[in-house]
Amino acid sequence: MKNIYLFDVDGTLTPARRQMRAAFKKFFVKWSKDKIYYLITGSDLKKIWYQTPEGVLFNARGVFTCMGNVLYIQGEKIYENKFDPPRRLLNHLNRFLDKTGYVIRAGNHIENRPGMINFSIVGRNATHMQREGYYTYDCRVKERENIANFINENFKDEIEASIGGKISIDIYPSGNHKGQAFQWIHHKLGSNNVHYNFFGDQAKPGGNDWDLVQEMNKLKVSHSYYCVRDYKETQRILMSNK
Ligand code: M1P
Repeated sequence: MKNIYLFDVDGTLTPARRQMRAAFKKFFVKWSKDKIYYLITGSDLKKIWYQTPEGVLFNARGVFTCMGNVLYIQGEKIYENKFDPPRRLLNHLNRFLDKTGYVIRAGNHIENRPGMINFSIVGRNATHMQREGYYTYDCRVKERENIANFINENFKDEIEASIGGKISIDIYPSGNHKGQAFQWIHHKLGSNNVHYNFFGDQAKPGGNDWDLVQEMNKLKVSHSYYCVRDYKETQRILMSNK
């Protein structure tokens, strides 16, 4: 059985929005030398390029960014989806910004990315300290969960929302989630004599890695998935799986 590895990035290979830690990088570069792996992130290329060392990006068989809405292979763009968010959705997002009980506004609250938008109450320009502050607030009041549920209920069959990292929500046309990355990989590699191993810190219902798990279930491929707490847990599992 050939093992294929699929990794989310933020919270799985790196701390959220931070660079890969030196010790983990050393481990991963060595571990991955003879492995087939893909990266599948909600972030865009600019962020993943900053967070992930070149060797890790170029040794990957493919790098899916923006929830699988863009694919790069060896730095070459293979496809890119488009999304033009409807006015009704933008109005609701602005209303959430007006009504939230959270006071800090760092700027860049609705970020357009290929095939999706990313929405953040505190704003994508937040400093690391502001990010932590919002994350603590959100864990308490479940604001992101409520906003994502609202979008999923009110835009059924049209638009979906899921929680990715610590301060934001990913929003995209229905079906254009990380499951599409798995469809592409499966189309290329198939299921014959292949075992897929997926690592994602959001591989749980409501999280933005969950659709990929669902897609593996749907396609009935041989697979394992790990909802990891952080990159240290990813390392522990990879070391024990050798
Ligand atoms: O890759 C996980 C998430 O990383 C960021 O999340 P946040 O800024 O909320 O920590 C975002 O780029 C998000 O789109 C992405 O899903």
